[in-house]
Amino acid sequence: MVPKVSVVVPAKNEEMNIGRVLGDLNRTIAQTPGYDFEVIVVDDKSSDRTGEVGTSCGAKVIRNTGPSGKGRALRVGFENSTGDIVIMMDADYSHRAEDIPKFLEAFTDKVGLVIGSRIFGGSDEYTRIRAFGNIFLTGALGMFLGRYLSDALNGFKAFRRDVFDDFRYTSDAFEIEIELIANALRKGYRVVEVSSHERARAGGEAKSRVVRHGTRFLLRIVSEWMREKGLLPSNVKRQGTNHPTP
Ligand SMILES: Nc1nc2c(ncn2[C@@H]2O[C@H](COP(=O)(O)OP(=O)(O)OP(=O)(O)O)[C@@H](O)[C@H]2O)c(=O)[nH]1
Ligand SMILES: [Mg+2]
Repeated sequence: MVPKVSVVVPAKNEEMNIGRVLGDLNRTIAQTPGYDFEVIVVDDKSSDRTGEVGTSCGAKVIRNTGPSGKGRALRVGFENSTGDIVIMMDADYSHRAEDIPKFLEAFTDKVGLVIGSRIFGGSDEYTRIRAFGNIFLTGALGMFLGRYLSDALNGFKAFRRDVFDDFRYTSDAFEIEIELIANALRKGYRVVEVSSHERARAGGEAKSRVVRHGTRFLLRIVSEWMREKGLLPSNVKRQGTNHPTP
């Protein structure tokens, strides 16, 4: 059976960028045989034409009717997706759709989560403070959760469906990056990285804030560690089969 891949794109007020993102995505999908793709845009009460542009580019547009936030939007998107593999990528044109085949090829035995690394791929968006924050938080994740990565926080990730389905997710904002890694490790999966270059956002406004979201990342790393140690309740929803073949 052909494996199904869902690409979930959270988008808030990204009308300037979403058309380019979906254009590149559609081209990549056409050039990637052997998979069945669906593209889902999660529009979060955008005040611009993000949803309309998404629909006109052939994506399934879902509205997040609950409170806003990248984590909440992604959770809605994942719930409405049906792929064996789920890919998340940003709507601001910073992630390269052309890298998707590389992500898919990385799903060898026991790999459950693949992260695009800006340390290997480079970034046009790294300021000193962002680079420091990312290196510090990625190091903290390694110390608390035992998996040393180069770039835990990048929002360009691909994972097996049960990394989402088997757990109760609670992240409202960007800290969902940490929650996904913690849950993939909990399933006993390997978490690997592929090199991926980050462009600067093409237009529109940034939603992330270094201090506010950096703090949330750190709190989430500590709370996932506490869960691991039994100091917080388990988030396991159901016991799935480990390591299904996509
Ligand atoms: N649906 C939805 N998407 C969001 C929300 N906040 C952020 N996003 C999306 O998440 C992605 C990443 O947000 P960005 O603002 O680009 O964050 P960043 O990459 O850290 O910062 P910049 O690239 O500098 O803007 C983009 O596709 C945003 O549209 C939200 O509340 N709802
Ligand atoms: Mg961005």
